[in-house]
Amino acid sequence: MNDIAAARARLSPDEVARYRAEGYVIPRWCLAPAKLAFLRAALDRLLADNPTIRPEKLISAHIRKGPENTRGNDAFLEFAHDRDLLDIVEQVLGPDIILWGCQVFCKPAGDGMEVPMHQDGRYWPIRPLATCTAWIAIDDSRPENGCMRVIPGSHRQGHVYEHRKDTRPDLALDLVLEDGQLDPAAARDVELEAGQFSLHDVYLVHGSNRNRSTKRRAGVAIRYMPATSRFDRTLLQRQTRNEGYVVDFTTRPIWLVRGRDRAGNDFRVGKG
Ligand SMILES: O=C(O)CCC(=O)C(=O)O
Repeated sequence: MNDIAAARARLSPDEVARYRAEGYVIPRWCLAPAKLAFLRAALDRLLADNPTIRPEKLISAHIRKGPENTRGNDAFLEFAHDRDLLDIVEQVLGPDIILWGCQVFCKPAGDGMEVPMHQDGRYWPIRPLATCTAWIAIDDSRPENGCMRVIPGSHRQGHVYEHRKDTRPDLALDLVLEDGQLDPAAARDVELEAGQFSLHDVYLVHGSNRNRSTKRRAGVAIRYMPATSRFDRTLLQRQTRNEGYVVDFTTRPIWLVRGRDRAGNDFRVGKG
């Protein structure tokens, strides 16, 4: 893994083609051990600072004191500016990139929650709807401990499918893909070693099973959108979900991490 990590951060043409065709890809390139250690330390701090929040729901881990309940830390914000990671994201999003979200999904051993099948696009106030998520494995992520599962190609129509509300307390998200639209048997496991990551498209249907194993499964999802889209804070209101999990897009800060803004985005909100 070290040789690959030392090589230039780059998706091969075949990896870019797979991302376009299937809606996700696991790049051959992965994090160097020092970067993984940096993320592990950031996660340890995040967990220590947020003892009352379910660790699958650590939204805005990159914001120290935001409108949401999580007490985040600067290490995630710094990591989200990582040049290598951005070089790779640029290959799928283009040269103008906004960082707008960073959520830790940490499933403890034994009782890690299910993330029901969903499309991210169902939740987010971005128009035109576009985002590439880099989901970075901090622990090994396998079927046994609830790795991500995706329905390859489900992004292709550029369509947000019907979702229903499901408030079962053992789900990490509360909007679930309605049955009968896609074949659940088509879901594929995204197995990652710690330090590897996947990229997925905003329209890709995905989720993950609960973790009943003896091994924790933690990952951080860093959300990037092209700066040709607008983060429209008027579209969704502050929401409180199960167990007091707060999502607030109205005052969510966003960062232009590469290139130029092309859509009139406001980068001052939430940074005061
Ligand atoms: O971590 C998981 O299992 C799910 C992640 C997810 O839904 C996302 O990153 O959009």
